[in-house]
Amino acid sequence: MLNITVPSQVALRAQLDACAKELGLTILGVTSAEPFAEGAEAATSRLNDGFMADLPWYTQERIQRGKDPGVILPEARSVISIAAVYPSTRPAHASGKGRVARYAWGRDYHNVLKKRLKQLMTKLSENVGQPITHKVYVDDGPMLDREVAKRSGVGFFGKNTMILTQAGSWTFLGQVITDLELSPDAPSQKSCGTCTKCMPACPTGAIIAPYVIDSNRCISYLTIEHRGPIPRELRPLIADWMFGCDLCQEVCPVNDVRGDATHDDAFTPNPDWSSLDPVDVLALDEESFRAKFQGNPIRRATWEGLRRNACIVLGNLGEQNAIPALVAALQDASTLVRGHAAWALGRLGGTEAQTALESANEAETDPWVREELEAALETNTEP
Ligand code: B12
Ligand code: SF4
Ligand code: SF4
Repeated sequence: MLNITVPSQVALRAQLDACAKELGLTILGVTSAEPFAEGAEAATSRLNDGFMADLPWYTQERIQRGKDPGVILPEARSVISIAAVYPSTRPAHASGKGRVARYAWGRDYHNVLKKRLKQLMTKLSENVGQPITHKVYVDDGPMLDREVAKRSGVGFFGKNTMILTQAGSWTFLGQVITDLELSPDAPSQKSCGTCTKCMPACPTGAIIAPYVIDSNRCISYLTIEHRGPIPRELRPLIADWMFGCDLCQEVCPVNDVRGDATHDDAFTPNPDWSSLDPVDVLALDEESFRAKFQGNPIRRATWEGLRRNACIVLGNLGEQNAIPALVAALQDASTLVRGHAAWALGRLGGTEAQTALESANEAETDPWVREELEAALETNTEP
């Protein structure tokens, strides 16, 4: 542990804030390294209730490890918590394109912020004149990010479960566990008050109660993390979301607090990522998928998952000129893509779709794809 006397704690905090500001980290708070008992309790209850869906890495062991900074870093005395703002004004969105959640419009936040937080600790250590033992996390470990942000005064819990900061909720969270003895900030006392706007705005009803998300129904989970077929009844509700979903934040009045000028430059939108043409996505081979999304969070959806999402978006956009791409996708090597292409063709309807569905049904050997083809043929013959 680094021994710092009380008056020098004030100076140390000033140095921390100054170094962070130089690196563009303007929303910063500090909390103690005491266990995050409430967050762990909430997370355990979501896990036990089945609301964390089938995220294989979200386990009880992970929650217990993330609960106690002292388990991760035995020398832990404080946790530094940051929120980095990403852009929120959607660039012009051409028709026929699929939407991408704002957090993925620019460079991957994991890499950008992890590097930045490491730089912060190097600078601070130079200022203090000795090494600082620390561990940096940016959504790449067991930390309960939102609980840390709440307890360190970085923001408050919104009913959509987002952390609402002074700059709203379009932010990434990160932490540094450290042996520095810093005086903690007071947790935010703010709340949503009587507002409940985000709850009816969620198209799938995933916000089942204030502060509780059922991930099984969340478009963000379904389009990014979920690896199998998307339940048929939820597909129309996904609308044109190709990757992630922002609806419960778009309606949040706390997000009206600022213009877009203050976002972190590292996250400036890249037009290749901020909206996606689903026909182009369907045509990507695995290598071009990797190359196109190198350094961007969209890679997380996987090549197969993103093409599944493209089929759903095409089914929902209802544009007949997508039929040839979907007909080709009926021959894809992936059963997941074939099944969702069948569903989309059923939604689009018409003779060309009907003929393609019938001939695919004759040749198909996979039982799940056959089920999708048959369901699509039924939809398609409806008047
Ligand atoms: C699993 C996960 C998901 C899952 C589940 C989300 C969820 N709400 O639980 C899915 C895939 C659905 C998801 C989606 C998204 N995610 Co996510 N996700 C995570 C992850 C890895 C863990 C979250 C978790 O532990 N959830 C379990 C629940 C219990 O915990 P919680 O959401 O943190 O909830 C806290 C509060 O609700 C509070 N609480 C619980 N009960 C109560 C009761 C009361 C009265 C009160 C006041 C509070 C309260 O305690 C909880 C624990 O701290 C974190 C990173 C991390 N390591 O923490 C990112 C993280 C939460 N995600 C993030 C983002 C950006 C998103 C999306 C916006 C992406 C998108 N646009 O598509 C969406 C938003 C959907 C939503 N409304 O939450 C950011 C959020 C930043 C912020 N400002 O809040 C995080 C923090 C990543 C990061 N480091 O930046 N995500
Ligand atoms: S991200 Fe979308 S689907 Fe998920 S809770 Fe928010 S509005 Fe609902
Ligand atoms: S929309 Fe209203 S209830 Fe939902 S998070 Fe924002 S302020 Fe809270």
